[in-house]
Amino acid sequence: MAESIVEKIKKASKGLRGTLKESLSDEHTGAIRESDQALIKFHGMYMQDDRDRRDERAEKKLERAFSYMIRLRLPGGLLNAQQWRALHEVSEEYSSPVIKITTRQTIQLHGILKHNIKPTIKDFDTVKLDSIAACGDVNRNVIVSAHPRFSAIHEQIFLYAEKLSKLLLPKTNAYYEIWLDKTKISAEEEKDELYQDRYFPRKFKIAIAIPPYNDVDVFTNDVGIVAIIENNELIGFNVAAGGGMGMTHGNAATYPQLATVLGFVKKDDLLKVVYEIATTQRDFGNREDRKLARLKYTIDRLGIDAFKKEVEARSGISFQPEKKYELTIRHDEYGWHQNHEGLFYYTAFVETGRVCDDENVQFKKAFYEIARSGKAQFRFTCNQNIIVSDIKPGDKYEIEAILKKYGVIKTTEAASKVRRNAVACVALNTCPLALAEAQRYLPSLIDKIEILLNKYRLNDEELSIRMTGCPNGCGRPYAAEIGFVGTAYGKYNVYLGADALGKRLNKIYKENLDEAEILSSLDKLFKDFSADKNANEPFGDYVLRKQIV
Ligand code: SRM
Ligand code: SF4
Repeated sequence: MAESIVEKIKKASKGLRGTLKESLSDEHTGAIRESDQALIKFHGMYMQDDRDRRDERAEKKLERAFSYMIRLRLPGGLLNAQQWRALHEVSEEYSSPVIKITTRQTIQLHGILKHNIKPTIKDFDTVKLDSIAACGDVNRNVIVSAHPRFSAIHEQIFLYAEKLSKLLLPKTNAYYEIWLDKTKISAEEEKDELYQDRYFPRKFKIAIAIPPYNDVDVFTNDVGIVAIIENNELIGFNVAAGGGMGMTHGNAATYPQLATVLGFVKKDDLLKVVYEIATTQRDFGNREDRKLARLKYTIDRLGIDAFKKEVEARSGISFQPEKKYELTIRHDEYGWHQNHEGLFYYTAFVETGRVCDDENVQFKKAFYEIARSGKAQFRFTCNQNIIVSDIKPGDKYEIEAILKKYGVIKTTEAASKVRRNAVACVALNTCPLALAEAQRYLPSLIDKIEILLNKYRLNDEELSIRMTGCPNGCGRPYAAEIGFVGTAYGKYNVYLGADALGKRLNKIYKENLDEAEILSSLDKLFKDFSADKNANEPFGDYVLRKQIV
């Protein structure tokens, strides 16, 4: 098989520059050239179109309503007050108004027209935000358990996200030249030892979990790192490799998988080991078939022992046996909490991560007012929520009053457990790969699921439900106790039986169900569960015990 087309585009791109400048200045179309559509991803952007308007535009013989999504690179998911202000203002001026919190602890803005990309990037740059490598065949946003400054160790671990992100950034200055009009420093292309001219064969994702929290779903990442803390000291990390969610309906060669633990490394060895995992994937990954190019397939092809040996040989570091740790919680802990320095933080429930204003809750107004006060920072969780954090005791009353005024506290407190734990990907109307709705539909499905849970007195279950509009798995549905994966408009495959903590994947239960079929299946399952469950038995475990999947 020959190298894939994307491989050719990368190599010919002159350090990810391609013809992006020419594409941008072409006023005849809202689109950019096809090869640039692949390259713009490495700059943290996607060309999309409004899928709700495709028919109407086609009838009028107009080109599709093209626009761009920009995703920020935000290791560890932290924005200061000034940065939130800038983000809010950009979202009012250049993009659709919704600020979308992603499942990887960062934010996306959608609907940016071609001529507004540069002003958007410039405004972000003034507050030291960028979107470099937020997408593309590179290391993506490094995520880390979101509990803010839970302890001094948390702060220490949080810095590793930043260090890993920096270590694995592409060296090209293309971003600065194209979007920020910086002059080219030299006619020569920058040397990039890690990425060379071919980058990785596919996206590459890293997560750091800080036990007992697994809010990052650590084992669903290419590299899953678990911080090992002994006697209140960070001694190092267990490192796992080869996790990933994506699969393709009808292609048995593709599958979701949890990462396998390679072993323990001392904290000073972490960067070297992760770097060499990345180079091994760079050199051994499949460059012909992008569907089989993620690290999980490379490891399965080489065998875990051979892969581990290769990483050890390259890094000169031997993995020690895995150290013990315990994961006990994956969902966010809502409401007020205080950190080790006495600063307060409030974890707000933002349904499907959509920060916007409606008649019930005005998230945007609330967070903007808080940002303008300069008295808090903003942290994102991988469950698509927001933590208003680092609030001095003397400022808590003022921040609380703002959260109350705009309905944030009421919304958070009123949401049922099942709703608060639910995750949905973007899907329609912007995602080109969506086969079905997800974020626009899940909230109304949860309304009906809540009725069923009430019926069987199961409202207190910390049930995890996740929905995606296609099998790519952006909402990590295969790690949910109940996963809905879109197959066609209004139809979903239903997966059951993952554990509640992200240590076991679910299995297919039924295919292509519409809403009525989903609800009648759940009605029966919940009825039996309420009658037969053991004390404290989570739904996912019950489903396996009863061999329902
Ligand atoms: Fe994703 C592609 C949205 C997290 C697996 N993902 C896409 C694209 C860019 C569609 C495209 O290629 O054109 C989606 C853009 C939709 C839109 O309109 O915004 C998209 N993915 C998202 C986000 C925004 C979902 C969300 O609602 O939060 C998440 C952004 C994360 C971030 O900030 O970086 C997002 N995507 C994930 C995750 C979850 C994770 O990383 O923890 C996964 C599963 C884990 C994994 O990577 O295996 C994920 N996205 C994919 C895949 C399948 C990859 C594969 O190995 O097969 C695709 C398709 C692809 O790459 O070809 C994809
Ligand atoms: Fe789009 Fe599919 Fe990802 Fe949902 S899971 S955002 S539909 S690619």
